[in-house]
Amino acid sequence: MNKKVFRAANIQEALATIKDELGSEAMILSTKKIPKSPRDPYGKEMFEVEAGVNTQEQPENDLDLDDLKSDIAEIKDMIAIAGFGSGMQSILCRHFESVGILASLLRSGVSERLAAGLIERAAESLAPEPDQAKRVRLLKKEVMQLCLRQLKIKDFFNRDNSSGVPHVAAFVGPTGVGKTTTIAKLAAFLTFNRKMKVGLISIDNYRIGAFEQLKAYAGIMGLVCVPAFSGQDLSCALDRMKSMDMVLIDTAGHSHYDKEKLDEILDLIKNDFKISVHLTLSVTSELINMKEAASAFSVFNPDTYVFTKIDETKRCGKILDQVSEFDIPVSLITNGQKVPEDLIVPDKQGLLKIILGKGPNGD
Ligand SMILES: Nc1nc2c(ncn2[C@@H]2O[C@H](COP(=O)(O)OP(=O)(O)OP(=O)(O)O)[C@@H](O)[C@H]2O)c(=O)[nH]1
Ligand SMILES: [Mg+2]
Repeated sequence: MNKKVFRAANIQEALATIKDELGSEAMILSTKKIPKSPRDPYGKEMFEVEAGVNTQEQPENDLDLDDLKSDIAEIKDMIAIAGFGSGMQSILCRHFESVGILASLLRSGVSERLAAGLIERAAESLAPEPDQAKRVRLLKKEVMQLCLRQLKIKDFFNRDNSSGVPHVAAFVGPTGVGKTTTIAKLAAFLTFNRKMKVGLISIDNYRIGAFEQLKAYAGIMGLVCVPAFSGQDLSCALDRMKSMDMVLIDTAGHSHYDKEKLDEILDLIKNDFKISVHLTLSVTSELINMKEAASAFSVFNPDTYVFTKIDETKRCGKILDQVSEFDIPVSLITNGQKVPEDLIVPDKQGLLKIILGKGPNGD
């Protein structure tokens, strides 16, 4: 094998030089970071990559296709990581065995900060292991374990009616995230799959046609659906539904910056009633917007998260960031516009698959 060491200011530059000099067949053998020299005030830290290319012609049937595939995958992963911040390249230099799992996390939309933290923590907890392939496997397993530990799920809508009073659940969240549609899906699931008696209430007096939208779904399923626009209305509506197992309340979507509107909903549902709150967020939003929304809606003290529209993005890693930042379990996921089909009551493993893009809509 013809081996050569390359130095460059970043991994992207090193990869470009390797490709130029050794061609696209080149394999990465190792990487390391060279700190800047304390004696040179103008010096910069550099990345050192050792690469090699096979010089001997091998008969075709000698080629190990699996090795070749994994080398190509590794180079693709490195190129993907090179597109992120220099912090990621530095992780790679310290823990080169993380290349595959780090690229998967970043590709699936997990933030750089969280991905780096997971790799560091996993690497720290592992005992030294000389076998590179085994090290890769152990690290990947440890990162998966850490992710699973961070994920919290709660099958919130799986309740019996032994208490004799219905459980009342309100869905809150920004505009257009899918609250009404999710309620329709959940109502159908609870009615037909879990054989529960379900009633619907809309307190959305803001958007024209909002009540009619919910009532149309209720009509198809043969469920009771009533509007309630004041505390007194709500009290009457809940009284009417006291023989139900579950009452689902649809609220008006508002911008999380509109504190006044959020307070109006809060005043209504957090009055004298015992109502659980489910914060509905669309994963098509930027992570920063999801975090800001979760902060603004934290006045409701949400019991669970509902993440919608996972079918519209391949970057569901945001869910992992969101649950790591706010300690709220996930109760439901929605993956399409079809009512009632596109609803998932996730378990931990299933949710992790969705996050890593290997779920119902992953690759
Ligand atoms: N692709 C996709 N679309 C969805 C999903 N859930 C809801 N939608 C669509 O999102 C749009 C808004 O849904 P709504 O249920 O009206 O949203 P909302 O949160 O009640 O909206 P407001 O009441 O106006 O705040 C509709 O076109 C739905 O079909 C989903 O999981 N995937
Ligand atoms: Mg709505």
